[in-house]
Amino acid sequence: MTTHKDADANVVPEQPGRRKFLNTAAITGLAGAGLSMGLAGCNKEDAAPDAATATGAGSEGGIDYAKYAVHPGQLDEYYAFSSGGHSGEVRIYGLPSGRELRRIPVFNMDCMLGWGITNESKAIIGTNPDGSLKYNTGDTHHVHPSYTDGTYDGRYIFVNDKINTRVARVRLDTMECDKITQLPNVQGFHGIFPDKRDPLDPAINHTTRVFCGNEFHIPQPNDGRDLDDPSKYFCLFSCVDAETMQVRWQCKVDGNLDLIATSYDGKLVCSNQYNTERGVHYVDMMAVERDSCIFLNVARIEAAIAAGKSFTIGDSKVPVVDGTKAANADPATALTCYVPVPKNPHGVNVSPDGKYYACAGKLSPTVTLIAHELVLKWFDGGLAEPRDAVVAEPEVGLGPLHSGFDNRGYCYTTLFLDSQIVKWNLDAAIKAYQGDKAALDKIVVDRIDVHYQPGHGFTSMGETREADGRYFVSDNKFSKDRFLPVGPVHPENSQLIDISGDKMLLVHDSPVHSEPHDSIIIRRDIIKPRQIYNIDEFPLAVKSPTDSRVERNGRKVTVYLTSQAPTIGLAEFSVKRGDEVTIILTNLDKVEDLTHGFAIPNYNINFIVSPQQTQSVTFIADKPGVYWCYCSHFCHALHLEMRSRMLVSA
Ligand code: K7E
Ligand code: CUA
Ligand code: CA
Repeated sequence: MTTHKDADANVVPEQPGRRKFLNTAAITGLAGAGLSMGLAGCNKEDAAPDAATATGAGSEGGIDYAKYAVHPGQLDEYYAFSSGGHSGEVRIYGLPSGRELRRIPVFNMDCMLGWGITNESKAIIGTNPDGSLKYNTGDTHHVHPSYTDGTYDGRYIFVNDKINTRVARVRLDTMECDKITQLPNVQGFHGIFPDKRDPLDPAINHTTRVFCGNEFHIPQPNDGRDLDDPSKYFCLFSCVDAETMQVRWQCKVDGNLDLIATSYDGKLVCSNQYNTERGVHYVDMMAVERDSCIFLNVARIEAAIAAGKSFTIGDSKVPVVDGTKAANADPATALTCYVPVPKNPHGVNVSPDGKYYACAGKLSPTVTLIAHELVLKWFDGGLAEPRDAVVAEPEVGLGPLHSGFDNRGYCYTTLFLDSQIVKWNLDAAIKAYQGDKAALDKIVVDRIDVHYQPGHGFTSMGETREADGRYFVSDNKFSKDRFLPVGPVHPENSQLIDISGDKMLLVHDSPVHSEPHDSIIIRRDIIKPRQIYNIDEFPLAVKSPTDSRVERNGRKVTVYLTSQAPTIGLAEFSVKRGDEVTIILTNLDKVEDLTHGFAIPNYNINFIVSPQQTQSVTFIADKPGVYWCYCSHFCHALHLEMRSRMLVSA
């Protein structure tokens, strides 16, 4: 069925034979075609007319850019939190300005904060027995905050590490990572999403679990067995406790698990599956016309675990339940429900009213709309087939990847190959699917070009009950001609689109360092960061300059220091070559923003302490001589004079 008609002049004309499911040969060719369509923008003549006005100044093409400008000294209306991709970090920027405000190191090292250098951060990241970092790289794709009552509560953000299979939690009061947990027997941990309430206790209306996907199937355990026998590989869905950050349980599934979405009632969590074929080559992963969106029944899984119906894998103590199709054929007892969706789906997102899951087609030009109530009905035995939970499947364009929602019944889907955002109406799509021909023309209501090849797209507050329908951000994988050339590595382009009216308006371009995949947009009143640390939260705090001292215990030396502009607690301290030295430094300044640094030349040590914060480092004093420990963070007119001598005797 064709459910897509041109709605206005912006619409790419229907191209029969092209806008169909993509087979193996077609995806290779079409990806090239799509990219060269985008590349056409490299020619000046082809550049979009609004390219010159992307700075946000003036008014052109009927858009009053000044309306979106954030003037010097003004604050943005929204926080955007984004993943940092293979930088391993989380980023914060303001909207609508697009100004980057901070980078929060998580899985990466950071020379300013000393993340990966201080003892406190190393304890969170994890070390080898010799004190070196177990991992110092990460690949963050998705950031999602904790919820209360279906909206963000400003407590935490959870983020994945695809490379080393870890989930991290960031406190939103201090914007610091406080826990990192590794998932056992998982490779390619991609999608992550917290639950929005507890399905077992309706009184618990906040996030209690964090759900984690698993893209790559592997032998279980992956200890050298079944190396080249992919028929034995499988994937595990993981549930992590949001408070303790321990892995609560895992669920063995057929196929793989990509992105994750959770229901507003806490009952279901789902994941798109692009490799139901369990192929090991991309051609094999595109072999069937339909893959799945898998739904897990959280309460049933936890009941099965409580009843002891679980097993363990290898050295892991985490209980695992069997969520494969063969073990879950009877809806009355099933833990999982596999809803067939077209070929190699990508992002799955929940509408703010909690009614629908939108699963983007990727290799199919469709978005599949699955009704929450109907999936629950299947689990209750009231629906013949899982596929009956599908209520719409509109054709929206080529390469649909991710969707955001407004509060007026519209969905905004990124089209990677078309380099467009398509705005479409949920009700019309549902009516058309039911056979209402008049509704066909009312599905797609607007399209807008983006520059270029969008991946994630998301709306302001769009993953909450408080979706406000004001902004959509398109995170584009290619920027090409949109910014001053900076060498072969291009920035990506994060584009701000005003979605408050009938027509989408492109109002701002922001270059971003590669490669943030996903972001979320949060109203600024929800985030309440502290401006200063609480000295009593640091057990090691050195609370007075007169407490500065050196204590020796055999070859272990502890140096207690304070910093208070423009002095460090000790003007000099002495250690012996070969000592294991621990420096504990407290910033006693109470003035907001008055951060000090501590750097030791040739010892590769650099970190900061912000007001009332304590951090420590441990190293072997293996080089004799005089070392000027200096403040590495500009703090005071006498910042350069703010030093201490470390005297290492031979
Ligand atoms: Cu969220 Cu890029 Cu990891 Cu889609 S993925 S684009
Ligand atoms: Cu203290 Cu610079
Ligand atoms: Ca597939």
